[in-house]
Amino acid sequence: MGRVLQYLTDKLRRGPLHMTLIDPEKKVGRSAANVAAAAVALGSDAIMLGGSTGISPEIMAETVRAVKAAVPVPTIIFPESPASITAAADAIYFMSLLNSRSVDHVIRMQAHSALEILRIGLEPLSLGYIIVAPGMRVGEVGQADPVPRENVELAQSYALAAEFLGMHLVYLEAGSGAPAPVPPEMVRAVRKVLHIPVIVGGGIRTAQEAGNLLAAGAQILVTGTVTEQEGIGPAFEGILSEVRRARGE
Ligand code: 1GP
Repeated sequence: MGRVLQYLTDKLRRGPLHMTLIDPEKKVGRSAANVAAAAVALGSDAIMLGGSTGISPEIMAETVRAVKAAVPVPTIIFPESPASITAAADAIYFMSLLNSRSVDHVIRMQAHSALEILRIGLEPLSLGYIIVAPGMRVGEVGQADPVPRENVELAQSYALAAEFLGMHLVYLEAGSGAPAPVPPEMVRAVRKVLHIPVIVGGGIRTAQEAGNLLAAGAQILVTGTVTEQEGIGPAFEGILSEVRRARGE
């Protein structure tokens, strides 16, 4: 097992985790590092770097290096395309957008980058990425047929397919900036049938939303927009306090 997957697996035994998503196009270098340091001080367990527009490898590398120098937790690339790959990070979500209509997003882009990832020694974290309505920009760019919010069985089906294909993680994504997160009932239903960890992201803005998702069994919460809009303020602190409470800290 790779180092980052081992880190996540060990930590998940003790309770749920939080990851902070930073878009290197919006926060380059030092400014990303400052957000990361404040987030980790509040208990965030990893820093994801990515955005839904093309990020140059130079900007990605500069930002990853600055973040790594500032925090002891893993840096994970959340790729929009093979262009955002840099050896500076600890790992990359090697993700298939399972409910995309486009073979490019299901497997071709991944095949295109696989040899490069092997060559630079980046740890691939195998992940099934499932877009839930509304899906926002990533749903459009990824040509997804978003899972309707009330169709928990479809979410279970995609998540189980990811597990049966041998993937290590499943990500239920409502889309960055979504007006509401993935419904807790959907998270609960997916957890009921799944043995691999469930990541939930998109539209989590309040402690109450975070608490509801954690109560439903979400194992990793991802937030991005809340810190982009308000910095490390009361909303982010509230979300992290729910995560810490759920792991008994
Ligand atoms: C987006 O799930 C992440 O890919 C985070 O979403 O920006 O809405 O927090 P937000």
